[in-house]
Amino acid sequence: MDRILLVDDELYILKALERLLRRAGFHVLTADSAEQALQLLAVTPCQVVISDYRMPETNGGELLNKIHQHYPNIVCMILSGYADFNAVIALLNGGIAFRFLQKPWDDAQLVTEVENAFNKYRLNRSDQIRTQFLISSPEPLLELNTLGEVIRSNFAAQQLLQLSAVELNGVQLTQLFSDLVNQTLDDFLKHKLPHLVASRKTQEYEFFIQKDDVDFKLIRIQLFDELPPLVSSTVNLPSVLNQTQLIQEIDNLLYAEDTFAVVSLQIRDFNLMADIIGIHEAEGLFEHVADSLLTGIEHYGKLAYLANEQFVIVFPNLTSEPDLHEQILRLVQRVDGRQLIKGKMIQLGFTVAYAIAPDDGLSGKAILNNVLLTSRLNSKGRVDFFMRYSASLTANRKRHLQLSEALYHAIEREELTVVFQPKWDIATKQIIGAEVLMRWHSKEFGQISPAVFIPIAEQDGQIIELGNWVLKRSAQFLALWQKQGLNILPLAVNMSVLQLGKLDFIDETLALLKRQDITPALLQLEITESAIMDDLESNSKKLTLLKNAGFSLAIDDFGTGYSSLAYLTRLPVDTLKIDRSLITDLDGNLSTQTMLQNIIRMAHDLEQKVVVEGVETAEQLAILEKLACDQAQGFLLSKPLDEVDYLALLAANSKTLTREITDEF
Ligand code: G
Ligand code: G
Ligand code: MN
Repeated sequence: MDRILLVDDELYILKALERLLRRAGFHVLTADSAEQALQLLAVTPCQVVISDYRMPETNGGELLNKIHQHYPNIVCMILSGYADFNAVIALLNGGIAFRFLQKPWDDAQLVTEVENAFNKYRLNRSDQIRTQFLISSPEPLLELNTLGEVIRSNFAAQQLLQLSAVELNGVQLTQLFSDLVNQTLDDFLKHKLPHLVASRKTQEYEFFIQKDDVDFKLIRIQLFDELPPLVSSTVNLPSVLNQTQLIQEIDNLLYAEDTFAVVSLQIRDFNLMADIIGIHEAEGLFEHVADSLLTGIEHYGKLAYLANEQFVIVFPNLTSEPDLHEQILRLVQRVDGRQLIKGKMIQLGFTVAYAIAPDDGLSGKAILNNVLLTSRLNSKGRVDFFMRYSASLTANRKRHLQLSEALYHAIEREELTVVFQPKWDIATKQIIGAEVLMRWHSKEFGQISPAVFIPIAEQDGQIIELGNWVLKRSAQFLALWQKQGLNILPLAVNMSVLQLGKLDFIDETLALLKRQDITPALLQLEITESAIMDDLESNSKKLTLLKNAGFSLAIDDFGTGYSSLAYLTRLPVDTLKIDRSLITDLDGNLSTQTMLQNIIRMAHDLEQKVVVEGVETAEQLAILEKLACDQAQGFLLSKPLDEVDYLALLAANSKTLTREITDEF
């Protein structure tokens, strides 16, 4: 939401400006002092601030310096009499104020300047997002301007291309990739092509647009997936093409601008079959299959045989996809019936994958590669499912990109909320805190599950901002409850290791808590087991720092990744959270119970508490109690709740508890 904050000690100026900017379509907040402005900013995100210079107590210059320090993204402007110009020059030169606006102002001009300020904010933001992407993504990325020149690159890209940052900077992509021409690059940057293939020093690379801003693009590079090595074909029929001839054939059709299909039929379970009927007979089967396919296509298309029991057929003059399906079905039915070989009955089956040119690839090699890739993906699928290349693969990729883009704006669009899932002490049946879980309702895509968006945010880097937002929200709630005089219980917040990676993470988090007057002990940080194990050495150092700073730590999703308990002794954690997958068969499976008992004993020896999550039945809870497990979380006790319901539950729980205790006396 485009929000602007106006700060002036003269109320009639505030009123006049507010009216003007409201009419121009902005959401306007007003403050009559620097102190009030800072209070407002702490709770309401704004993108632009206009402040008077001369104000009693804190003046406009001091205010903007503070805003710049705490909210570096906000674009600030000074509105004052010309007499103050000299005083604010330092602010302008230091990049702290974006513009000096003169009193009295011209309405139209002021509105234009405000629009400029919002544009400036957006440019800064998209630049910041690209920077974050470049820093945190493990994928090789290049930042290009609209001319296709490299502006920045990340380490992975430098390694992949074996060029240094200096060697890459300023170079146009066509200079780096010998076979790339300006027109193709331009089409790609304008989204007319879904991806780009180009070579450099005998190596082929594939490019995708990862982030598309007006003036800059982030491009992801990967090595072009190599074709499997060419094994000499055992099929010796002159009209069957080999791999090289097949690629040539596809290239010819592409050149003729035909619409055509490339279909792969791979014999399933060939090795098993060869074991049964003998390798010689199994290979002989190829000739039989090739023969049937050749008759089937009746010189209408072309047949090729590749290594790995794989046949590829090119169908020219494609009319429609349903029509293609009919043709494939007809062919497959000709050959996949039962065969009696050496007295053994076998049933042939094929994995079918296809691509349609020119949509699904730019060159013969690319199209064939896409078909083979799809065939690999479909090899575990059903025999009667014909899988097309781009339909499934690129749809996923596109969805990922769309969600990723929307995630970058989730915070400023105020689409995020948190819910609280209570944790219970099993012995006393008392609520001892809650886990904070993020919820995202995207205006574009509706409710998206964290199971979907968290992995995207981890991959593309937004998790750092999202995670910090959750921390801040949690601290705000704790502060609010403290102010309301409630008996506050600790909150557990999920953390990504990427957040840990930021050097100033601990200081920033401590500062955040201090501003709200909250002790770190009220926040437990949950970090997943698998993430810790990715780099045990360095992560355990970071955890120790956090621990020393006073945070309580938990290992999340325990039991899903690493099997050895030994490393537990090396981590400074207070709590183990057992993943719900470990307890699904708890009632009825004794070995699960024994395993859990061992984990709990070990944890208790190390003075760690054990929480089990995903507790859904009373039976599970009873067993956990017997095993001396400390805490439980799950649908049986409560699903995740919003603030109101969580506080109501806390109040009810403390009442029943008081009643139980008083009943005993
Ligand atoms: O809340 P459930 O609702 O569906 O969450 C699914 C997954 O998303 C869980 O593994 C949970 O740990 C994770 N998750 C939820 N909120 C956050 C968060 O704020 N930060 C991180 N890193 N993960 C979260
Ligand atoms: O991985 P993480 O532990 O942080 O995730 C908690 C996740 O588990 C959230 O998605 C939450 O909604 C979900 N969850 C919480 N309690 C239960 C439960 O009893 N059963 C199931 N199936 N999921 C649960
Ligand atoms: Mn968790």
